[in-house]
Amino acid sequence: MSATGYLMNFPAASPSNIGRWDIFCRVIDNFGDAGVCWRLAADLASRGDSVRLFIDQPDLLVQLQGPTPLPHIDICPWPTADAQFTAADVADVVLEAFACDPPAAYIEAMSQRATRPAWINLEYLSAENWIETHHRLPSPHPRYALTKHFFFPGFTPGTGGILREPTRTAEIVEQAQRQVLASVPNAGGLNPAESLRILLFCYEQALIPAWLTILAESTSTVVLDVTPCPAQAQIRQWQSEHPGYDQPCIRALPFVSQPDFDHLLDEHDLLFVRGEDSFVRAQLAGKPLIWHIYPQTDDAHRVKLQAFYDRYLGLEVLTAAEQDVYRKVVKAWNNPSAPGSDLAKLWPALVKQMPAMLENARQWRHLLLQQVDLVSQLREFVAHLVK
Ligand code: TRH
Repeated sequence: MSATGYLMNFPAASPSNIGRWDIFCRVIDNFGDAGVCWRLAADLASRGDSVRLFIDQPDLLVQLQGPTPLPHIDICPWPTADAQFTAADVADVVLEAFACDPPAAYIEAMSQRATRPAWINLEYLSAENWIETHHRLPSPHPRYALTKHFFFPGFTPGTGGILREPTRTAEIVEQAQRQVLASVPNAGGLNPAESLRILLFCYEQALIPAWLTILAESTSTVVLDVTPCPAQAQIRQWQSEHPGYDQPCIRALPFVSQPDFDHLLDEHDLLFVRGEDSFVRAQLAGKPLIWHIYPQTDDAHRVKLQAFYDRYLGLEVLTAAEQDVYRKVVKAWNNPSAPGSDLAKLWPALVKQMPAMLENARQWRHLLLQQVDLVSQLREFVAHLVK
């Protein structure tokens, strides 16, 4: 597609907002890169900004967005190697997700724009302390008179916050959850109040067979809803090998849109999530979560995992013994071969302390809802840069 093609698709900027945003997204794998960028684009658009989202796998967005296309968002395939750009093609704000590098021709066009665009590199979310000292740091371009700024999502006031639509307030969330609970169909004759409803979204997980056997032998009713992820195949295999068990009540879910995925989180009691976006949404659902963190080759993810649970459990809603159980289950889920990963021993204790874990999750969400959300912070930051 030529630059002219992009221009023709560009919605007019509204005077009451920052104007035009170009978001660049390359999909490394799975849904997280697209999921974060889509949520960001949708949030900006809901505030009246015009967004073009350049993405190398636009088909993923078809799955993530709901049935009604959002106004103010223009989805564009990643520019081809020979795509040309002029200064007029460049938006007021250029945001690259996870250091994905916009095309060289686009960067050159940025440098030719009379008013330089604000250039943001949206980084990965982390609860680690060093995020605060790196957030908003400038990085001058080696060749052009352009400065890129790092923007770090995080959980503390010195960070960029998390993606949370402005309408998601404590009152609205709690009211919506009450409605959801009232309307949950009585799955297979189960009383939702007496059963544990688990939502599972994970990577390849060696613990699945052992965990299913633990759930099967549980005295209380367990509903296990499994989203499209590697666990679905593992669970089918386990079911074929254990035909006699009527517990847990397992349902393999289809892939749903992002708004429906958020509803799923609201509907369940215990959330197994992964990556970055589902992890954040589980926190906003205010439910206990077991985070299957995206594994990194240098094991950096282990530090990141601990940093999060240190903050999350630092609220001290749970006793030291309860925290210990929680941490051990999370550790086992992320590293099944680690010492102390005996899920058969840990699981009953975890289920017993669910009420305290729910209270912890609610208090954590309350803190998140006090924080200025990422898009509000981003818009304020770029408004200052484009002056
Ligand atoms: O899919 P993820 O594992 O994504 C990633 C990527 O692997 C990425 O490379 C990595 O950098 C990042 O994690 C940390 O997990 P995540 O982030 O939770 O993204 C899943 C998205 O898919 C999220 O936006 C929710 C959405 N989703 C739906 O909309 N419907 C569904 O049915 C399911 C299962 C997910």
